[in-house]
Amino acid sequence: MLIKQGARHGRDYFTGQVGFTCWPDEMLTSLIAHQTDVATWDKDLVVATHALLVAGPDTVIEAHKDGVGEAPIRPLLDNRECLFWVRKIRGVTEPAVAEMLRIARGWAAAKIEYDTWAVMMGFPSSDQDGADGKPNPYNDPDKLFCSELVFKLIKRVNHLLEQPLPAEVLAWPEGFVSPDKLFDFPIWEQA
Ligand SMILES: [Ca+2]
Ligand SMILES: [Ca+2]
Repeated sequence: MLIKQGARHGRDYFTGQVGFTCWPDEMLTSLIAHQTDVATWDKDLVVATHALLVAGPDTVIEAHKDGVGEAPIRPLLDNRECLFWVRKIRGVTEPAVAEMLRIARGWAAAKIEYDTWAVMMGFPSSDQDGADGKPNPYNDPDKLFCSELVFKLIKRVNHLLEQPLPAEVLAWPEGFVSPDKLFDFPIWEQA
């Protein structure tokens, strides 16, 4: 949950913000956290294991188990088993948000890249993978995993941001952008 009782759109979360989740007691969260940032996870700290885009007062757009699509935001805001937090992209503008939503809705039929089985096989990348700039050979560009979706959207609207994305972020291979990696990028407004 967002640690605000009765979180409200326009006050506690905004359309166009990027949301992250972590379900500390869920097996899939734990597997992804282990594979992407075990050092942080082992300190009992929070690791982002899912990323999405806030699409409006009531919905998010995300790559979830059934594919890419719009889903209700309420369960994320209210469920105390889910840690949910939002970040504002630095220099984001209204045209950038509108364009991200337009593109994301066009991708609504895209297939999800990872299923539970793939995660169990260790498919997600660690926060070190991708540093050499080489693409992830296992990444299928026609399928999207959650943070790949969000990262692609942010890159697509780089020209609409007041402050362009850092070069090293633009160069990072999309197939290696785990939710944790996305969260660690220096692209967020300070809370
Ligand atoms: Ca992909
Ligand atoms: Ca990390």
